[in-house]
Amino acid sequence: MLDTVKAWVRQSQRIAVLTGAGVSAESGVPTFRDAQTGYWAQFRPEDMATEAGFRAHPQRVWDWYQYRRDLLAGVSPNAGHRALADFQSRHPDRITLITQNVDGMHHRAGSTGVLCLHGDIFHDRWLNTTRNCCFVDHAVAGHPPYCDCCGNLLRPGVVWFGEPLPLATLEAAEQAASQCDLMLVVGTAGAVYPAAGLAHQARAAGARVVVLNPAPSALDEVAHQVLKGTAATLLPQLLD
Ligand code: BV8
Repeated sequence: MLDTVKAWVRQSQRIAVLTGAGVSAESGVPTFRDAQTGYWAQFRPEDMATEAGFRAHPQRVWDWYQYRRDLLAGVSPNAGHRALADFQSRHPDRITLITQNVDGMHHRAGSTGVLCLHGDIFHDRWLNTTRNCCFVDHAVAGHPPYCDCCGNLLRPGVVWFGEPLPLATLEAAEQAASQCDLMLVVGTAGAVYPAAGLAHQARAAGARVVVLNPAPSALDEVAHQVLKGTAATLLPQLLD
């Protein structure tokens, strides 16, 4: 099966790659739905990664993002991230990298033009975007930074559940999915939409779809091939 997919990679002029949290797992970044460790294990990410969750518990959600940012500061891209960046450097016109991740690891590995469907954990933006806030008071103990003129809160610049994806990014990803010869779906449970729908879109447009995952995923059903294994093991073999 691996040799078949390697041949497909060689034959493909337009490769779309859709990554999820699993591509960063071997860097030591807990996947989105892994049982979180310690204090955070008591909360569901799906509840905290929402505007309602932030409004209800701004301190808790802000601390959760700060915890994830601190964790990311101490890890490095793995062989899977590097294989994607190296392939792009050798074949810049043959690959489009689409990620659900907010961890910035593809950029740190050297990938460029990454379509970040769910934003960037290291960016901040105002919770209430209609206000013209003046400046930010530094975060007081355990409270998100806020505008001390109007009380607007600063929030992480990620896409929360129930929020629309950045339209231009999503449209570019949909175009890549509908025009590719091959889609590699790497390290995602395939549970979050509209991101997961890109694999269905690629299949419907006639592309070969290959899932790379050590465990079963919801996108196995749309794949022509499922390679059981990890990103850091499989991607360097496929993209050599
Ligand atoms: C929206 C940022 C509409 C925050 C995240 C159908 C259509 C449209 C929407 C929906 C729909 N059905 C349901 C919805 C609503 C919802 C949704 O999908 N809910 C799910 C829970 C059912 N979608 C939304 O709300 C989206 N918005 O649709 O808006 C709209 C339009 C107009 C106006 C208003 C609204 C927004 C979704 C974005 C949510 N934000 N992240 C943050 O990070 O804090 S999503 C979050 O999940 C992460 O970004 C993560 O990447 C993503 C997906 O999870 P996975 O990547 O798959 O990670 P997971 O842990 O689940 O799985 C890891 C996988 O890796 C596993 O399979 C594992 O086996 C594998 N693995 C482990 N180790 C390795 C490995 N693989 C390879 N190598 C390894 N070593």
